[in-house]
Amino acid sequence: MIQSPRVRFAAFVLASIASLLPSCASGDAGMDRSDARPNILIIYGDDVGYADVSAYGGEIRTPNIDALAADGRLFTRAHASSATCTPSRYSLLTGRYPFRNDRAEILPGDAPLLIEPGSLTLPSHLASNGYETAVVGKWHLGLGEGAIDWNHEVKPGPLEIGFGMSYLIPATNDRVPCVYLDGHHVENLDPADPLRVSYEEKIGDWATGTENPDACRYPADRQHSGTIVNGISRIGWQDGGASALWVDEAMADRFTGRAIEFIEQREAADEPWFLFFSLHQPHVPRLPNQRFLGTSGFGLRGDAIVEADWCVGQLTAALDRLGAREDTLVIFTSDNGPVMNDGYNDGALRDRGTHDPSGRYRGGKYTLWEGGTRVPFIVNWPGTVGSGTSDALICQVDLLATLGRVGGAPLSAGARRSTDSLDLADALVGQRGAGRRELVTQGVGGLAIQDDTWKYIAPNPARASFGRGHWSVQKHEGSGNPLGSPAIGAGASLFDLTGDPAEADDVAADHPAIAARMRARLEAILAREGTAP
Ligand code: NG6
Ligand code: CA
Repeated sequence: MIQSPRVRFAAFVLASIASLLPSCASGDAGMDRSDARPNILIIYGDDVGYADVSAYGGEIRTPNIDALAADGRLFTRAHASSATCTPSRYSLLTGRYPFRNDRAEILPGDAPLLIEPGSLTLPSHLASNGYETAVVGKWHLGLGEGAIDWNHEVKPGPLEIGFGMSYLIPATNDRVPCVYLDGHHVENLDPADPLRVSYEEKIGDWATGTENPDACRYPADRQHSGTIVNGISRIGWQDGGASALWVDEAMADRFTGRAIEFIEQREAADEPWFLFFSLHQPHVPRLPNQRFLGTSGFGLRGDAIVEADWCVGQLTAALDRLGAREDTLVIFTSDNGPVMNDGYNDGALRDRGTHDPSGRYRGGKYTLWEGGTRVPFIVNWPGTVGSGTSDALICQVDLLATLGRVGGAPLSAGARRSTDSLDLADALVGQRGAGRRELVTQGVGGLAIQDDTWKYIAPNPARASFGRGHWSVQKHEGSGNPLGSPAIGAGASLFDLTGDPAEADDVAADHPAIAARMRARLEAILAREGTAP
């Protein structure tokens, strides 16, 4: 195989990384940036659980994701920063723990942009080092500055925080507006049919799930009973913009096509690129393309995962076709743990059979249990990152510092200290370096801290607000327990993750000194502006 100049320098990148450690504080990678920068492709699942990928032992077959693991590195202790989407994405892009921003919670579809334009982000940092950057897929980080007029320029947004190209759904696939945003503009909008959105009250005269439940393809809870689009009632109300409406079943093809177009253009220009490919599967509503229906054997949720796996296969095939595979660092991971029933009765729970999407771990999306944040994380860079498994503790918050380094642009000490992002390049792409010593994770209304042995879950007054019907409740707590998070109405919990990875035995009462030490660590981290050295 003929190797491009960037491939030939890949070994040099590794050597540079190795020679730098442990002095991550260095501001100079000591390498020829123009030659050594790999392309970076982050494929970000939406609610893909730890064991939703067959490489992690799950029952749903995901051959394309598994192929990344087969000649890449599979991490067993990788976490999203949070058990929900917006905070995890915020953290991945800014390198800051989400609790540092009061607004970093699940956002409505008309929320203002969460990330300050012009601030340090993963895309802005890579862009300033010569990368062409793009985001394609689910956004859910807010847009504009409040009171968005969808009929004109919608900004600030991704283009103002470091992405050079963006093609998105504004929030989630269960939230209005059900349209694509191409750069600053809603795609295919007819000015004669202006688009309006509300999260306060019904607007316009489009059918809603509340008034017309029979018009829906499957039943929804009260929250998901707003405007009906494509036979599915959504969260919020939309009026107008009929020509711009998405078709859920075509979304995977649409996103994959746009992503491949970007890659082709950048490869033709022979410039390093960064693509944040943000899948919408298997988040509700699960409406995979017809060609995936029935293919998983595990109902609609399984089929949506098979569709996501197909997207991964399309992207890697494009890289192969363009001869870019060995120039490209691919990461597959997910924004939070799995959920079965998340507002629609689509049969996911019934059809899951024996498939357990969080595997041996307790809980799922929303919860502080491991199932909430411990997610698949596979790093693939053929010819550079060897194959194998790593149990280094890593978090998506670390990608800013880590990928900055891999991309030839380590963060300056000043920039790094305003973040929580640790440079774990050696663990990610080098010779099995160490992971973090401790990590804070966030669930709905609460925080936990873990190290190599212990996990401390802080007392959480907001727990009681999380309701019945959540899959993790059904899975682990029995139907009598209305709470999705640990330790009902109680104080702190402590688990020995080494001996009890399923978090079955709360040993806080047996180890008060350890619990107190962990709590003090957590409080110290909360009090600081950032934790990176
Ligand atoms: C919740 C929605 C849920 C899902 C979630 C966001 C209700 C009752 N539930 O508020 O269906 O949309 O937000 O998921 O409205 S996430 O993966 O983007 O965080
Ligand atoms: Ca999610």
